[in-house]
Amino acid sequence: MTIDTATHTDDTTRVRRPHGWIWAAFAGIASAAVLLAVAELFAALVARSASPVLAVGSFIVDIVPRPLKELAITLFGETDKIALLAGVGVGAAVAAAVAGIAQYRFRPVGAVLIGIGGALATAAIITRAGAGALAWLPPVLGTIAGIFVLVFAVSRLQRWVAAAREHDAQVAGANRRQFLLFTGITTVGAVLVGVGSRILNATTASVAAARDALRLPSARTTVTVPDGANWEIDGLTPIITPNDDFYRVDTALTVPNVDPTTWRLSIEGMVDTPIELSFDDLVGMGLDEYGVTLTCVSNEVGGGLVGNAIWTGVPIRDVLRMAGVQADADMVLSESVDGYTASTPLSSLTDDNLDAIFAVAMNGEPLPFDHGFPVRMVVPGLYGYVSATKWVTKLTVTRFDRDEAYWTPRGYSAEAPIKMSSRVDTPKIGAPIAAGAIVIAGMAWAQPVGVEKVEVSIDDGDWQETQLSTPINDQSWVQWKLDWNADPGSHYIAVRATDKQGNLQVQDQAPIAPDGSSGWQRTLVTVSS
Ligand SMILES: Nc1nc2c(c(=O)[nH]1)N[C@H]1C(S)=C(S)[C@@H](COP(=O)(O)O)O[C@H]1N2
Ligand SMILES: [Mo]
Repeated sequence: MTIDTATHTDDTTRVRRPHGWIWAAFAGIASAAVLLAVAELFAALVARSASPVLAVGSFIVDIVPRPLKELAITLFGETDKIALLAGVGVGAAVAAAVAGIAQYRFRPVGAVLIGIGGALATAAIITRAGAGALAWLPPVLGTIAGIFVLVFAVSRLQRWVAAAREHDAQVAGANRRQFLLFTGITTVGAVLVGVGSRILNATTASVAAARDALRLPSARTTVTVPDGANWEIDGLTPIITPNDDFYRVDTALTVPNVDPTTWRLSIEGMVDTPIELSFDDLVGMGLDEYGVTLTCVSNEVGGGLVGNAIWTGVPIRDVLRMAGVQADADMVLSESVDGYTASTPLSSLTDDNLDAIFAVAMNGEPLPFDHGFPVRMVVPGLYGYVSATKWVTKLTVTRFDRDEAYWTPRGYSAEAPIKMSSRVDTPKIGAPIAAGAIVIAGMAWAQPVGVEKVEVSIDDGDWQETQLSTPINDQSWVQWKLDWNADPGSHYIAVRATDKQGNLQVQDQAPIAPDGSSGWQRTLVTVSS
């Protein structure tokens, strides 16, 4: 954008008229920038969750229909959240430009539009779960500041334009300078204050320190990864997924900051005595380790939204027992600090032979922030969306016919056991393979009963049984491998698993909605001569 659209032409009295609407659009954007910056600043000071951009973004996350959400994930992958926020930013800038032009042409319509925008942002903020009593303050102060900037800037602009029209170089010049200085300084100031406050607001400084300082009691029982559980084969996934490589799926635009010292877990609903536990209460019940493979319902056949970790935690059944579950309950609605909910069959949480836990550590360290610090649920055999609530803070014991979870009205089943699956990790489709002896290898899982065998068929030939790595337990995936003498040319590799109850992996293909994908993976590989 060129700043110099209006110039005094040397000695003559002609004064060039500015493109009023372009500068009005700029004033609108400046006013929105001020609105957001002031809101972010006060959010950082008094109400951390009261960020307009994030609240509006989260609101959009909650209302977009499932196909659109899937498209966004396909297009942007793990950067879908950044793409969404960028979209909100561009949308807000366009709306603000329109408000600026409206103020210029039809005063005070622009100010009213900014006011409506501010009111919508305030509504998005105060209706979010976890909004504090002061959550309305930042967006309201921001809106007032934004309206002030718009009204002031556009009035200078109008005087500038009017004076230019009358060839009054002096008045035009004075108002031009005032307009440019005011909008320029407020915009730069807003960007600095807004970005600074957002960074301050997002940094987990205090909670990060709390996590670093956390000393968990050592686990009474540990999980040992047996010899032969993990083959190191090029391209094959390790049996324990390092925390940094563990897939992340959630609806949270920013990772919730939960301080373990103020964290509480309440057990409510159809219980004899509602209870509330602190973090110390929970870990004081005694910690044990559990090896569990977690899977996302959105994992396509052959996909990577699955990982295996050693979790340290406390059985959920022990906590439920303290509260006393009533006989006609059949579901537990778990809730995260950010309002996300999951519906888990009560029986999956109370089963003595299935260790559903409140996890506080992952692979020997306190839960990473994006995996639910300080406490999350891990339930063997159920997809994450119906069981693995991160940043969990409340369980409501209830019934499936009374309550529903976040994803239920959005096209996913209320109950969703993980479907048995197997996948080829190596060779990869498209990777160059030289003819001769190679190893075909991959992963397979069949929670909660365990994998009995994995078979591979090459070019639709006979199913050949592969070798399995030593399982950690039935809740964890296994590796499989098969030696293959590869001939030059194109080949299909198909894989299927069988569980310890003799069930064969489902061959029929199903999409991820409503309750998880199925089908045998069949990949095409090309072997060079
Ligand atoms: N609070 C919260 N917990 C959540 C979710 C969420 O959106 N919010 N997503 C669930 C889903 S869909 C999955 S697959 C798992 C993923 O856990 P991870 O990110 O630690 O791999 O978390 C579950 N827990
Ligand atoms: Mo998921």
